[in-house]
Amino acid sequence: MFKKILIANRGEIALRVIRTCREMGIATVAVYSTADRDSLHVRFADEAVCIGPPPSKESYLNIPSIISAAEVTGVDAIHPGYGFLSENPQFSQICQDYKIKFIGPPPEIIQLMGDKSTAKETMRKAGVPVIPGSDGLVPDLATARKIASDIGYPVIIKATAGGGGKGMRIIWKEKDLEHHWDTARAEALAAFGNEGMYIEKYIEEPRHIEIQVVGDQYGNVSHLSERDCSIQRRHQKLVEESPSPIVTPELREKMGEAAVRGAKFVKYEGAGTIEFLVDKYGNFYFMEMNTRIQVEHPVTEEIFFYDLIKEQIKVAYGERVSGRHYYPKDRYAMEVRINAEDPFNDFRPCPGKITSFHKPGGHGVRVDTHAYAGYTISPYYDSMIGKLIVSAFSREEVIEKMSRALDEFVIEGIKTTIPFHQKLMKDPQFRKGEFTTRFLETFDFKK
Ligand code: MV4
Repeated sequence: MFKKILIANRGEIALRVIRTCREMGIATVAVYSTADRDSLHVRFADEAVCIGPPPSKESYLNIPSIISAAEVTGVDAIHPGYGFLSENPQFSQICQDYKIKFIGPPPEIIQLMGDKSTAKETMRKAGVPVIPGSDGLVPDLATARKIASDIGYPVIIKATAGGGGKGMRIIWKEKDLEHHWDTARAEALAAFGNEGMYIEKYIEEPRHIEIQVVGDQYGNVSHLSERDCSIQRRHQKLVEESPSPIVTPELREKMGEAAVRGAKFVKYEGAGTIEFLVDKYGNFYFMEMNTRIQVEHPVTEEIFFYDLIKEQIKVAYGERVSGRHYYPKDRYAMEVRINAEDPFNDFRPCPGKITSFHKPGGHGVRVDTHAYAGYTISPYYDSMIGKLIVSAFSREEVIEKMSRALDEFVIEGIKTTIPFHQKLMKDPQFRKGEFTTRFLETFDFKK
C-alpha cells in the first residue's frame, strides 16, 4: 500500500481524507495557504507544508508549489479532494510525469469528461440515454436555428467547456435564439477561452439524480446506487439524499446499469459520478460525469456502510473493485450543507469568526466539518463550514432526526444555512418527496 499521501486540498475534505489514511496506516502531508495556518487539516496531518498566500491561484491551485511539497516530503500519491485541482487534466498528467500517483482518473479521462459535448457523444456511443439535440458542437447561428426548430422549443444551449450552469441559456422562442446565442458564446469565451456550444431539448421539471461509480485499473466498474440532488440553488446543492423518493427498483436497475456501461466504455478508473436528469415520466438522460469524489459522498457511505475514500485509495494502488454491491434495504441517508451564508439575504456569504460551536450527535448522526469554536471562516474560499449527515430506516425517520440534529447544532458569530434547513424539513412538499430542481425558486424563506 502507499506509504505517504499528500492531500492537495483544505477544509472538511482534507480532514476526511486524513482520517481514512490514519485508519489505513498511511502517513499524510497537508498543504496550506497562510490563511489556513490554524486549520485542523494542518494539525491532524503528520506533516504540513505551506504552499503560498491566501488566494487559491497562488496556493491550492499552484501546481509547482504542490509538486515541490510532494517531492520534498517524498509522498507516493496525491489525493486532490473536490474542487481546486481535482478535475484538472494537466495536474493529473504532471503527477504521472513525476511518478506520483494521482488518486483519480488518468488525464485523458478527465479531459474527455471535461468537454461536455464530447462526453455526451461518448456516452451516446456507449448506449447511455442522452438528451435529444445537436450531434456535437453547433458551428453557427443558422445551424442552431435549424436544430432548434427540428427538436422544438424550449431548447437549452450549453457551453462545452461549461458545466455547473455556466455558459448555459434556456430559449423558449425562436426570436430569442440569436440574442442568447451571442451572449452565451461570449460568456463561454471569456470564462473558459472556448466558445464551443451544443444544443439540447430543454427538460422542464427534472430531478437531478446521480449514480456513484467506482472503477479499477482492470476495467471493472461497480455502482453504488443513486443520490437525489434536486434541492439546489443557483447550481449549488443544499440537500442530497439516497435513495431518491422517485426512483423505483426498476429505474434504479436501469440507471445503475447505464452508469456502469458508460464508465466501462471509457475504462473509468477511480470514484466518479454520472449525473442524470430524470423527467416527470421517469425517462433518464446523461447530463455530465464528475471525475472526482463529491461533497455529498457520505450519503452513499452511510447507506452502504462503505468508505469511499478508502476505496479510492485502494483502486489507485491497483486493487480491484468488489463486484456488484448488495443494495441495502430500508436504509435512508440525507445530507444538508451548512454554509456560512445568510439564507434570508439571498444566501450572501458571511465569513467571520465562529464564537461558539456545538455539533449535534446521537444515533445516526454524522458531522463532517473542519470548524470549531474560535475558527475564522476565510473570505478567500468556499463558504461551506460542514455537512450534517443522518441515516435511519425510513425517509420520515431521517427527516425527524435531521430536524432534531439541526436544533442541536449551535454556531454563533456568523450566519449559517441552519435556519433554512430547519424550515425545509417542515415543508409539506419536501416531506412528501415532491420537488424538482426548481423547488427553491418558489420556496418561501420567510414563512
Ligand atoms: C439541463 C436542464 C434541462 N434540460 N439540460 C444545470 C447545470 C448543468 N449540469 C446542466 N443543467 C441543466 N441542464 C436540459 N437539456 C436543466 C439543467 C438545470 C439543472 C440541472 C440539475 C440541477 C439543477 C438545475 C438547475 C437549473 C438547470
